[in-house]
Amino acid sequence: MTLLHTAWPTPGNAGQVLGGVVMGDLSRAPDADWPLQRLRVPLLSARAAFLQEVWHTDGPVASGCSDGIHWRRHADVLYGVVELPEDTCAATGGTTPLQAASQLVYERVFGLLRAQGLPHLWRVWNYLADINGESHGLERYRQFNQGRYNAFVQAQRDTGGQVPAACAIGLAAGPLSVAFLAGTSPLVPLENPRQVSAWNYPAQYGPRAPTFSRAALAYPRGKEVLFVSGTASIVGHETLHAGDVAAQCVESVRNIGCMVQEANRVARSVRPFSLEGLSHRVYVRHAQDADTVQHTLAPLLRGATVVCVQADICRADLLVEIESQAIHPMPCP
Ligand code: 3EB
Repeated sequence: MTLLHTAWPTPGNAGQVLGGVVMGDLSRAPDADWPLQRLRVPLLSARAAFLQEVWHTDGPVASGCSDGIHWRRHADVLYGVVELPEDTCAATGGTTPLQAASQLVYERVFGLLRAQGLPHLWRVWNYLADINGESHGLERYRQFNQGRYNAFVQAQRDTGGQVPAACAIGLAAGPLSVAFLAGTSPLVPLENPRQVSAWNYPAQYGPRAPTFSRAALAYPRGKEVLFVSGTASIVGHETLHAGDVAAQCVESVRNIGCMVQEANRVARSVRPFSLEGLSHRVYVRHAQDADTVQHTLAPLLRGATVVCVQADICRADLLVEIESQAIHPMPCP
């Protein structure tokens, strides 16, 4: 098994696509018969109408659709996508439709992973409409956190420590959309010494803490994958540089740099990870900040692959968030 991440399925091995994501003008994007997360986000960096990122494997794949999850797997890794409109979930006893939808989506994911024998959730990409909006007396991101947390508890999974790398991003509209990578081998979670672990956030950020690790190393056969979770201008548990998008970029990169350092303490692949060797996706709250963001990041990320899209961040005072990843080959045994 080799896990590869490319912009396009190459014609020769299109049969070995696990799944992927498409962003931008979806009306111009081709259909796929593999799990494809479709994100209606304005592209701020690409000249193309849409942008696609695909995970490949090098062996035979099996696919299925279970409980609304479109998935594909190889022997030791599975990629899935699930979308759930909130209005199909009723608000019942202290639960909001979004909280119910979030819990249901994660319960279905855990059920699939159990059935498929790949229990280890490595990386989750979460998108929800109006993330900073409030209903039922609670910010919607906090409702999502409650539902996600409940599902982890329900499945008797860790809610701190051994938790996946993730992002949780706001879109203008659309259903709750969750994509994930899972595997047969456990991940190595990494935390940032500059930040309080998100699963340990104090109650001022909501009744249930977010269930994700700051970064994770995962080991599909022959590879070492570093996933750095969505990373923002947070030090300790507090937002720094409210209102200053350039300073938030610098602080976010400082945090990602720390995660690269943490990863390199335990990494086993052929060379160390580096900021410029990662590929980065940048979520910018205000499209008009795109130039400032790109000019600020260019010298810090020196030639790294950077994709910028317009999206909302999970705290109202955050203007930018960056997630990063890299795949390294493991040395021959
Ligand atoms: C933060 O550090 C910023 O809820 O899954 C980053 C990555 C953030 C993942 C999530 C949230 C999540 O708290 C927000």
